Parts: sequence; C-alpha cells; structure tokens
Amino acid sequence: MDKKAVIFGVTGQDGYYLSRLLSDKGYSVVGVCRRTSTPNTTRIDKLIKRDALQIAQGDVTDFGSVYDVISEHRPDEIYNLAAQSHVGISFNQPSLTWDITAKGCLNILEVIRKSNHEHRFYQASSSEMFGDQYSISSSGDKFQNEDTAFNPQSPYAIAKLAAHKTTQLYRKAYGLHASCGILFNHESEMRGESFVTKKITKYIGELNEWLSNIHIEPHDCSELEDDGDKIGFDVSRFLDAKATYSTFPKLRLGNLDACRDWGHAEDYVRAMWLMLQQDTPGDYVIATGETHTVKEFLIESFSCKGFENHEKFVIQDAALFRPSEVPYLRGNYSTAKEKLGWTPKISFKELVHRMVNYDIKGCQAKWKQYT
Ligand code: NAP
Ligand code: F7E
Repeated sequence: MDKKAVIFGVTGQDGYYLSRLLSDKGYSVVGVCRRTSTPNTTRIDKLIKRDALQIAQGDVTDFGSVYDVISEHRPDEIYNLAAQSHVGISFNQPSLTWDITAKGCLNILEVIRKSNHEHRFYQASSSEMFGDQYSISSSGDKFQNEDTAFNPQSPYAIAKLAAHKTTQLYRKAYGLHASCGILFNHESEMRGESFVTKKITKYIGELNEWLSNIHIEPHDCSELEDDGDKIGFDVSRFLDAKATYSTFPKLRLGNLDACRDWGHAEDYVRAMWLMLQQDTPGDYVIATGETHTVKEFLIESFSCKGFENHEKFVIQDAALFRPSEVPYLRGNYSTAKEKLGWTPKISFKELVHRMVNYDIKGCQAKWKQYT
C-alpha cells in the first residue's frame, strides 16, 4: 500500500520540493497550511490542482489542530518544516519565533508520543545552531559536522536548538523514530524573497529589465550615473522628450563577509526522505562542503548576465547588519554520504545560474503583462 506523509510547513520553499518528491514516489501527501488573510499557497497551487497534494488546516502553535491532523490522517511519515525561519527577523520577534520554531516541534512530538500509531518524524534542524563554533581538520580546514559544538547566535538558532534537543530526547526517552537533518543553507528558484540569495537574484532580474528598457547592455553600464541610493540615466535620446531621466534603486545589503555553505533545496529534501527510510533514526549534517562569502554570491550572480561588476549597484546598509552574526559555515556531510548514500548534485555555480535565469525570465514575463 502507498505510504502517507504529513508535511508541516508545506507552503515554504522546502515544502514545495518535498511534496513534489513524495508525490512522485507515490505517497499520499497531506500538507498543513495555516490560515492567512491572503493566499499562502502560491508555490504549491499546481501540486494541489493536479491532486498531488491534499491540504489540511492547522498551525503548529495550536496543539489541538496538530492533534486533529495527525490523528485523522495517521501518516507513516511526518516532516516538520514549519518555522519562523528568518534569522534577522527573529531578533525583532523572538517570542513568536520561539512559539513556532521550538514549541511547534514539541506539540508535534507530544502528539506522536501519545499516538498508538507508529509515525516516523523528521525535524528541520539548522546549521545556525553551530553559531560561531567549528572543528578543524588535520589539514587545518574549518568545518562543522555532527560532533561540532553548538553555540547559537540568534533567537532563531536558540529555538532550533531547543527543538533539536527535544527531538533527541523523545527518541531516547520514548523510542520514537525521530531524526534531525542539520541542514546548511539551501536555496532555489522558490526561495523566500527576504533571504540574501533571492534578494540578489531578484534584483538582477529587475535591473536587467530596466536596462533593456533604456537600451543598455549589462556589460556596458559605464554611462549610468551614480545618484546616491539610485543609479540614473539620461533617456531623452531614446524616448519621448517628456521622459528625460530614468532611475533605478540600488540593492541594499548588510554583511557581505559572512561565509555560507549554499546548496540547492531539491538535493536537500532528498536527504530528508532518506533519513526516514533508515531502520534506525539519527542526526545528519546535510551540506555541500564548500563555503562562499555573500560577496562571492553577489559576484557570481552579476557575472551570469555579463555585468562587469556589482559595486555600482550595491549599497551596504548598517541597518541590515545583525546584532550578532554567524561568521563561517562549511558542512562536512560524510556521515550522510556513508549512511544514507547522499551527495549533493547541484553545484554552487549551477545554483546561482538557475536562480538568476529564473528571476530574469520572471521579470520579463511580469513586464510583458503590463505593456
Ligand atoms: P520557509 O520557506 O520560511 O517556510 C517555512 C514554512 O513554515 C512555511 O510553510 C510557513 O507557512 C510555515 N509556518 C510558519 N509558521 C507556521 C505556523 N505557526 N504553523 C504552521 N506552519 C507555519 O522555510 P524553508 O526554507 O522552506 O525551510 C524549511 C525548514 O527548514 C524551516 O524549519 C527552516 O527553519 C529550516 N531550515 C532551512 C534552511 C534553509 O537554508 N532553507 C536551512 C536549515 C533549516 P506560511 O507560508 O504560512 O508562512
Ligand atoms: O543570510 C547576510 C546575513 O538571511 C545569509 C535560513 O534559511 O539559513 C538561512 O539563514 C547571510 C547572513 O540566511 C543581507 O547577515 C547580508 O550572514 O540569507 P540569509 P541565514 O541567516 O544564513 C539557515 C541555515 C537557516 O536555518 C535559516 O532558516 O547574508 N546578509 N545582507 C543578508 N541577509 C539577508 N537576509 N538580507 C540582507 O540584505
């Protein structure tokens, strides 16, 4: 008989890729959505339409709705992807972040513990839990693996660590088949727009559209003028005399020196599924083993479209720096490779190019709609 899975956090980036993967594998997939005043199902609408995904109403902070969903559907596998997942925002909304990201996980674990059905459980743990900690290899390289100490640097990371430890406790104390994926940053065409990668690639899509409307090639931006927090161009020679000067805002970013290990979400949801197919539960680092600064991501993104450099278009804004930062992340995924047979397939360069191309096409399509 086909397996059944329940996904909390189905409307997010990973929820989309995971529900697609499980549905392709023949699972009956139930995605839990919370009530919002505007639609939050844009990523998954196509999956719902072709009956690859069934929706249940629920909120992880509401024990009763978590109980109802799990007891009604009695899934073989439960994936908890629900979180207030933005590290920067967690400094402004620590209490909400705790309720969703830490207590939400506890609510699910409690329902599983009380259930008389065997549910396998996946918890979306995070490399943010390492904070400023790393291990050092015999050749002197810095990395994090399952044995590296945790020292969280944000309310988000503290909530994730609480959920991680609670999952481990429920595994040990009550014998639950509960696994934690310690996932390093993973991005995609479907990434939320406030994360730094998507912020950059979406900006390039919009900038590219502006340049094409003023007849300037990305590799030839020398005539653009620096206008403080905007760039400007005298368009009178191309367009009607009324429109003489066109401007476009610069991209505002915070810390460009932080190092992140960026992979593609499509690879990472495969690892989540593999964890729940093992006879025994466990904890696994999922990463690419490579690290890049935010600045390197910027350079690679701008170079995809042939821009000479990014400097003309970017402003560093002190308000976007975090009160405390995670400086260096580079995961060692050898346990996942050995035990799950998992390796990432999509490289850093391919990830960046896929995101930039997707956002360029998206902005062109949007522009056509209005012209
Ligand atoms: P995301 O795009 O921000 O998605 C988060 C999901 O959680 C959304 O579906 C959101 O629903 C849902 N959610 C928020 N509050 C909820 C609540 N009270 N009840 C039920 N659902 C709620 O995050 P993601 O990038 O897909 O990441 C998935 C999970 O992995 C998260 O737990 C994240 O913290 C963790 N993680 C992510 C990364 C990464 O680099 N992407 C790395 C490590 C760990 P709405 O659409 O209604 O907001
Ligand atoms: O920041 C810097 C920022 O918000 C990456 C989440 O999925 O991965 C993600 O957390 C870096 C940080 O991701 C801007 O200071 C500079 O150093 O894209 P991010 P994150 O904080 O690494 C982990 C593993 C998760 O678990 C999280 O859920 O980029 N940065 N300028 C900026 N970041 C943002 N968001 N916006 C900026 O303008």
